Amino acid sequence: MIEIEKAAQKIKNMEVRGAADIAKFTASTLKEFALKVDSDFDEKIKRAASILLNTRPTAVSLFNAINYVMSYEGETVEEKRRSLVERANEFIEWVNTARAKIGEIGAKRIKDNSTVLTHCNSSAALSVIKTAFRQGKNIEVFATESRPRMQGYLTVKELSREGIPTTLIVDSAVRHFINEMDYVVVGADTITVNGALINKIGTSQIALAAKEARIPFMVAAETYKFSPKTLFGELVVIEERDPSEVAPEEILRLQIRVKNPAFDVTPRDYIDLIITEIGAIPPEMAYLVIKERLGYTVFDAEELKLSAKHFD
Ligand code: RUB
Repeated sequence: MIEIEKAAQKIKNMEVRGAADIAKFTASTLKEFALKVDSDFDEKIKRAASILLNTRPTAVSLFNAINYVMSYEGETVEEKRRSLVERANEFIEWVNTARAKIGEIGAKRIKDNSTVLTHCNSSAALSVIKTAFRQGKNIEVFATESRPRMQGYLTVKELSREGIPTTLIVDSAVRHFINEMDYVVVGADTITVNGALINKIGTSQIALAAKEARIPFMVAAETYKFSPKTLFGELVVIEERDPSEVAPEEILRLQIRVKNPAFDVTPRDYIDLIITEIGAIPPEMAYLVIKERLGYTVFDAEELKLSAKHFD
Protein backbone atom coordinates (compact mmCIF):
# COMPACT_ATOMS: atom_id res chain seq x y z
CA MET A 1 0.00 0.00 0.00
CA ILE A 2 3.03 2.26 0.28
CA GLU A 3 2.90 3.19 -3.41
CA ILE A 4 -0.77 4.10 -3.01
CA GLU A 5 0.05 6.31 -0.04
CA LYS A 6 2.77 7.97 -2.08
CA ALA A 7 0.42 8.55 -5.02
CA ALA A 8 -2.21 9.97 -2.64
CA GLN A 9 0.40 12.33 -1.23
CA LYS A 10 1.21 13.60 -4.72
CA ILE A 11 -2.45 14.55 -5.23
CA LYS A 12 -2.74 16.12 -1.76
CA ASN A 13 0.35 18.27 -2.16
CA MET A 14 -0.72 19.16 -5.72
CA GLU A 15 2.29 17.68 -7.46
CA VAL A 16 -0.47 16.12 -9.56
CA ARG A 17 -3.27 18.64 -9.95
CA GLY A 18 -6.12 19.76 -12.21
CA ALA A 19 -9.29 17.68 -12.35
CA ALA A 20 -8.41 15.76 -15.53
CA ASP A 21 -4.86 14.89 -14.54
CA ILE A 22 -5.94 13.84 -11.04
CA ALA A 23 -8.49 11.45 -12.60
CA LYS A 24 -6.04 10.03 -15.12
CA PHE A 25 -3.28 9.60 -12.54
CA THR A 26 -5.70 7.82 -10.21
CA ALA A 27 -6.85 5.40 -12.91
CA SER A 28 -3.27 4.59 -13.80
CA THR A 29 -2.24 4.23 -10.12
CA LEU A 30 -5.07 1.73 -9.53
CA LYS A 31 -4.05 -0.16 -12.65
CA GLU A 32 -0.38 -0.40 -11.60
CA PHE A 33 -1.45 -1.51 -8.15
CA ALA A 34 -3.84 -4.16 -9.52
CA LEU A 35 -1.03 -5.63 -11.60
CA LYS A 36 0.83 -6.44 -8.38
CA VAL A 37 -1.99 -7.73 -6.16
CA ASP A 38 -1.86 -11.53 -5.80
CA SER A 39 -4.51 -12.27 -3.15
CA ASP A 40 -7.57 -10.63 -1.53
CA PHE A 41 -8.01 -8.63 -4.73
CA ASP A 42 -11.33 -6.91 -3.92
CA GLU A 43 -10.31 -5.98 -0.43
CA LYS A 44 -6.92 -4.54 -1.36
CA ILE A 45 -8.22 -2.63 -4.36
CA LYS A 46 -11.03 -1.21 -2.28
CA ARG A 47 -8.56 0.05 0.31
CA ALA A 48 -6.39 1.61 -2.38
CA ALA A 49 -9.41 3.29 -4.00
CA SER A 50 -10.54 4.66 -0.68
CA ILE A 51 -7.11 6.16 0.07
CA LEU A 52 -7.03 7.82 -3.37
CA LEU A 53 -10.60 9.07 -3.06
CA ASN A 54 -9.82 10.83 0.21
CA THR A 55 -7.12 13.06 -1.22
CA ARG A 56 -9.04 16.07 -2.52
CA PRO A 57 -12.80 16.48 -2.07
CA THR A 58 -14.01 18.84 -4.81
CA ALA A 59 -13.26 17.51 -8.30
CA VAL A 60 -15.84 14.85 -9.15
CA SER A 61 -13.51 13.57 -11.87
CA LEU A 62 -11.70 11.68 -9.11
CA PHE A 63 -14.92 9.97 -7.99
CA ASN A 64 -15.95 9.22 -11.58
CA ALA A 65 -12.52 7.79 -12.43
CA ILE A 66 -12.52 5.52 -9.39
CA ASN A 67 -16.12 4.46 -9.97
CA TYR A 68 -15.32 3.61 -13.59
CA VAL A 69 -12.23 1.56 -12.79
CA MET A 70 -13.86 -0.13 -9.77
CA SER A 71 -16.73 -1.46 -11.86
CA TYR A 72 -14.49 -4.36 -12.93
CA GLU A 73 -15.93 -7.83 -13.25
CA GLY A 74 -14.73 -11.42 -12.99
CA GLU A 75 -14.59 -14.44 -10.73
CA THR A 76 -10.91 -15.20 -10.37
CA VAL A 77 -8.13 -12.77 -9.44
CA GLU A 78 -6.82 -12.99 -13.01
CA GLU A 79 -10.21 -12.15 -14.52
CA LYS A 80 -10.71 -9.26 -12.14
CA ARG A 81 -7.24 -7.92 -12.81
CA ARG A 82 -7.75 -8.11 -16.58
CA SER A 83 -11.11 -6.37 -16.34
CA LEU A 84 -9.76 -3.62 -14.05
CA VAL A 85 -6.77 -2.97 -16.30
CA GLU A 86 -9.06 -2.77 -19.31
CA ARG A 87 -11.35 -0.29 -17.58
CA ALA A 88 -8.42 1.84 -16.39
CA ASN A 89 -7.06 1.95 -19.96
CA GLU A 90 -10.50 2.91 -21.27
CA PHE A 91 -10.74 5.74 -18.76
CA ILE A 92 -7.26 7.05 -19.62
CA GLU A 93 -8.21 6.96 -23.30
CA TRP A 94 -11.39 8.88 -22.44
CA VAL A 95 -9.32 11.63 -20.78
CA ASN A 96 -6.95 11.93 -23.73
CA THR A 97 -9.50 11.88 -26.54
CA ALA A 98 -11.98 14.15 -24.73
CA ARG A 99 -9.36 16.85 -24.26
CA ALA A 100 -8.55 16.92 -27.97
CA LYS A 101 -12.22 16.82 -28.99
CA ILE A 102 -13.04 19.72 -26.64
CA GLY A 103 -10.23 21.65 -28.30
CA GLU A 104 -11.76 21.07 -31.74
CA ILE A 105 -15.31 21.95 -30.72
CA GLY A 106 -14.34 24.92 -28.57
CA ALA A 107 -11.97 26.41 -31.15
CA LYS A 108 -14.91 26.91 -33.51
CA ARG A 109 -16.35 29.37 -31.00
CA ILE A 110 -13.21 31.53 -30.98
CA LYS A 111 -13.13 34.10 -33.76
CA ASP A 112 -10.02 35.36 -35.53
CA ASN A 113 -8.43 38.47 -33.94
CA SER A 114 -9.79 37.93 -30.46
CA THR A 115 -8.61 38.07 -26.87
CA VAL A 116 -9.42 35.30 -24.40
CA LEU A 117 -9.29 35.51 -20.63
CA THR A 118 -8.55 32.32 -18.70
CA HIS A 119 -8.16 31.54 -15.00
CA CYS A 120 -6.04 28.98 -13.15
CA ASN A 121 -4.55 26.20 -15.29
CA SER A 122 -7.07 24.03 -17.08
CA SER A 123 -5.91 21.52 -19.66
CA ALA A 124 -9.38 21.55 -21.26
CA ALA A 125 -9.57 25.35 -21.50
CA LEU A 126 -6.02 25.48 -22.86
CA SER A 127 -6.90 22.83 -25.42
CA VAL A 128 -9.57 25.18 -26.80
CA ILE A 129 -7.17 28.14 -26.89
CA LYS A 130 -4.25 26.20 -28.36
CA THR A 131 -6.40 24.53 -31.01
CA ALA A 132 -7.78 27.90 -32.15
CA PHE A 133 -4.25 29.28 -32.33
CA ARG A 134 -2.92 26.24 -34.23
CA GLN A 135 -5.71 26.73 -36.75
CA GLY A 136 -4.02 30.01 -37.59
CA LYS A 137 -6.35 32.31 -35.66
CA ASN A 138 -4.77 35.46 -34.41
CA ILE A 139 -5.52 35.26 -30.70
CA GLU A 140 -4.17 36.73 -27.54
CA VAL A 141 -4.63 35.49 -23.98
CA PHE A 142 -4.93 37.20 -20.61
CA ALA A 143 -4.17 34.81 -17.74
CA THR A 144 -4.77 35.46 -14.06
CA GLU A 145 -2.15 34.56 -11.46
CA SER A 146 -4.68 32.44 -9.56
CA ARG A 147 -3.58 33.08 -6.03
CA PRO A 148 -2.59 31.52 -3.72
CA ARG A 149 -1.02 28.62 -5.66
CA MET A 150 -0.22 30.64 -8.79
CA GLN A 151 -1.39 28.06 -11.32
CA GLY A 152 -1.46 31.04 -13.71
CA TYR A 153 2.32 30.69 -13.97
CA LEU A 154 1.84 27.20 -15.42
CA THR A 155 -0.66 28.64 -17.89
CA VAL A 156 1.58 31.45 -19.11
CA LYS A 157 4.53 29.05 -19.46
CA GLU A 158 2.40 26.69 -21.54
CA LEU A 159 1.05 29.51 -23.72
CA SER A 160 4.43 31.08 -24.27
CA ARG A 161 5.90 27.67 -25.27
CA GLU A 162 3.15 27.62 -27.88
CA GLY A 163 4.05 31.14 -29.06
CA ILE A 164 0.67 32.62 -28.09
CA PRO A 165 0.84 36.32 -27.11
CA THR A 166 0.02 36.26 -23.40
CA THR A 167 -0.48 38.81 -20.65
CA LEU A 168 -0.31 37.86 -16.96
CA ILE A 169 -2.55 39.85 -14.61
CA VAL A 170 -3.32 39.73 -10.89
CA ASP A 171 -6.70 38.19 -10.06
CA SER A 172 -8.12 41.50 -8.90
CA ALA A 173 -7.38 43.14 -12.28
CA VAL A 174 -10.04 41.12 -14.10
CA ARG A 175 -12.75 43.79 -14.05
CA HIS A 176 -10.22 46.43 -15.03
CA PHE A 177 -9.48 44.53 -18.25
CA ILE A 178 -12.78 42.79 -18.92
CA ASN A 179 -13.90 45.15 -21.69
CA GLU A 180 -10.79 44.27 -23.68
CA MET A 181 -11.79 40.59 -23.70
CA ASP A 182 -13.87 38.79 -26.33
CA TYR A 183 -14.33 35.56 -24.36
CA VAL A 184 -13.69 33.98 -21.01
CA VAL A 185 -12.73 30.29 -21.20
CA VAL A 186 -12.20 28.32 -17.99
CA GLY A 187 -12.12 24.67 -16.95
CA ALA A 188 -14.21 22.76 -14.42
CA ASP A 189 -13.67 20.62 -11.36
CA THR A 190 -17.34 19.71 -11.16
CA ILE A 191 -20.56 20.54 -12.99
CA THR A 192 -23.64 19.98 -10.85
CA VAL A 193 -26.96 18.57 -12.00
CA ASN A 194 -28.42 22.09 -12.14
CA GLY A 195 -25.59 23.32 -14.37
CA ALA A 196 -23.53 25.20 -11.80
CA LEU A 197 -19.77 25.23 -12.22
CA ILE A 198 -17.29 24.51 -9.45
CA ASN A 199 -13.84 25.72 -10.42
CA LYS A 200 -10.79 27.50 -8.99
CA ILE A 201 -11.53 30.18 -6.42
CA GLY A 202 -12.16 33.48 -8.19
CA THR A 203 -13.97 31.93 -11.15
CA SER A 204 -17.36 33.21 -9.98
CA GLN A 205 -16.09 36.80 -9.68
CA ILE A 206 -14.78 36.58 -13.22
CA ALA A 207 -18.16 35.25 -14.39
CA LEU A 208 -19.86 38.16 -12.67
CA ALA A 209 -17.59 40.69 -14.37
CA ALA A 210 -18.09 38.93 -17.73
CA LYS A 211 -21.87 38.98 -17.35
CA GLU A 212 -21.88 42.67 -16.51
CA ALA A 213 -19.71 43.41 -19.55
CA ARG A 214 -21.68 41.00 -21.81
CA ILE A 215 -18.59 38.91 -22.54
CA PRO A 216 -19.35 35.24 -23.34
CA PHE A 217 -18.31 32.95 -20.50
CA MET A 218 -17.48 29.43 -21.67
CA VAL A 219 -16.54 26.35 -19.68
CA ALA A 220 -14.45 23.52 -21.10
CA ALA A 221 -15.47 20.35 -19.27
CA GLU A 222 -15.19 16.66 -20.11
CA THR A 223 -18.35 14.68 -19.34
CA TYR A 224 -16.59 12.94 -16.44
CA LYS A 225 -16.59 16.35 -14.68
CA PHE A 226 -20.40 16.13 -14.33
CA SER A 227 -21.48 14.98 -10.91
CA PRO A 228 -23.91 12.06 -10.50
CA LYS A 229 -23.69 12.65 -6.74
CA THR A 230 -25.46 16.00 -7.10
CA LEU A 231 -28.34 14.22 -8.81
CA PHE A 232 -28.97 12.50 -5.50
CA GLY A 233 -28.90 15.77 -3.60
CA GLU A 234 -25.32 15.80 -2.40
CA LEU A 235 -23.68 19.20 -2.10
CA VAL A 236 -20.21 19.66 -3.57
CA VAL A 237 -17.61 19.94 -0.83
CA ILE A 238 -15.39 22.98 -1.31
CA GLU A 239 -11.85 22.15 -0.31
CA GLU A 240 -10.43 24.42 2.39
CA ARG A 241 -6.64 24.42 2.22
CA ASP A 242 -3.97 25.42 4.71
CA PRO A 243 -3.77 29.13 5.70
CA SER A 244 -0.02 28.98 5.16
CA GLU A 245 -0.71 28.99 1.39
CA VAL A 246 -2.24 32.47 1.77
CA ALA A 247 -0.17 34.38 4.30
CA PRO A 248 3.35 34.37 5.80
CA GLU A 249 4.15 33.35 9.37
CA GLU A 250 4.15 36.94 10.74
CA ILE A 251 0.52 37.33 9.62
CA LEU A 252 -0.56 33.87 10.72
CA ARG A 253 0.80 34.68 14.21
CA LEU A 254 -1.73 37.53 14.61
CA GLN A 255 -5.08 36.91 16.28
CA ILE A 256 -6.93 36.66 12.97
CA ARG A 257 -8.59 33.98 10.90
CA VAL A 258 -7.31 33.14 7.44
CA LYS A 259 -9.68 31.34 5.07
CA ASN A 260 -8.38 29.53 2.02
CA PRO A 261 -11.17 27.93 -0.03
CA ALA A 262 -9.67 26.39 -3.18
CA PHE A 263 -12.83 26.55 -5.31
CA ASP A 264 -16.07 28.46 -5.72
CA VAL A 265 -19.48 28.05 -7.30
CA THR A 266 -20.59 29.87 -10.45
CA PRO A 267 -24.37 29.64 -10.91
CA ARG A 268 -25.55 28.46 -14.33
CA ASP A 269 -27.05 31.88 -15.22
CA TYR A 270 -23.51 33.17 -15.70
CA ILE A 271 -22.49 30.41 -18.10
CA ASP A 272 -23.13 30.76 -21.83
CA LEU A 273 -21.89 27.38 -22.93
CA ILE A 274 -20.25 24.22 -21.63
CA ILE A 275 -17.93 22.66 -24.19
CA THR A 276 -17.80 18.90 -23.70
CA GLU A 277 -16.37 16.17 -25.92
CA ILE A 278 -19.90 15.28 -27.02
CA GLY A 279 -20.88 18.81 -27.98
CA ALA A 280 -21.26 22.40 -26.88
CA ILE A 281 -24.25 22.48 -24.54
CA PRO A 282 -26.11 24.97 -22.37
CA PRO A 283 -25.66 24.39 -18.61
CA GLU A 284 -29.35 23.44 -18.41
CA MET A 285 -28.43 20.16 -20.11
CA ALA A 286 -26.29 18.90 -17.24
CA TYR A 287 -28.89 16.34 -16.15
CA LEU A 288 -28.96 14.85 -19.65
CA VAL A 289 -25.19 14.35 -19.58
CA ILE A 290 -25.42 12.63 -16.20
CA LYS A 291 -28.25 10.44 -17.52
CA GLU A 292 -27.27 9.68 -21.10
CA ARG A 293 -23.52 9.77 -20.89
CA LEU A 294 -22.70 8.67 -17.36
CA GLY A 295 -25.71 6.39 -17.10
CA TYR A 296 -27.31 7.58 -13.88
CA THR A 297 -30.98 8.44 -13.47
CA VAL A 298 -32.98 9.62 -10.51
CA PHE A 299 -34.09 6.02 -10.07
CA ASP A 300 -30.51 4.84 -9.54
CA ALA A 301 -29.82 6.20 -6.07
CA GLU A 302 -29.37 2.66 -4.79
CA GLU A 303 -27.10 1.75 -7.66
CA LEU A 304 -24.86 4.74 -7.01
CA LYS A 305 -24.48 3.61 -3.43
CA LEU A 306 -23.79 0.11 -4.68
CA SER A 307 -20.93 1.08 -6.90
CA ALA A 308 -19.65 3.66 -4.43
CA LYS A 309 -19.63 0.91 -1.79
CA HIS A 310 -16.61 -0.59 -3.56
CA PHE A 311 -14.51 2.12 -2.04
CA ASP A 312 -16.46 3.38 0.95
C1 RUB B 1 -7.44 23.34 -10.89
C2 RUB B 1 -8.65 23.98 -11.49
C3 RUB B 1 -8.87 23.73 -12.96
C4 RUB B 1 -9.79 22.51 -13.12
C5 RUB B 1 -9.87 22.06 -14.57
O1 RUB B 1 -7.40 23.43 -9.49
O2 RUB B 1 -9.47 24.57 -10.84
O3 RUB B 1 -9.49 24.84 -13.56
O4 RUB B 1 -9.31 21.43 -12.34
O5 RUB B 1 -8.60 21.62 -15.01
P1 RUB B 1 -6.15 22.82 -8.69
P2 RUB B 1 -8.50 20.54 -16.17
O6 RUB B 1 -4.90 23.44 -9.26
O7 RUB B 1 -6.40 23.21 -7.27
O8 RUB B 1 -6.18 21.32 -8.88
O9 RUB B 1 -9.21 21.11 -17.35
O10 RUB B 1 -7.02 20.37 -16.41
O11 RUB B 1 -9.14 19.27 -15.67
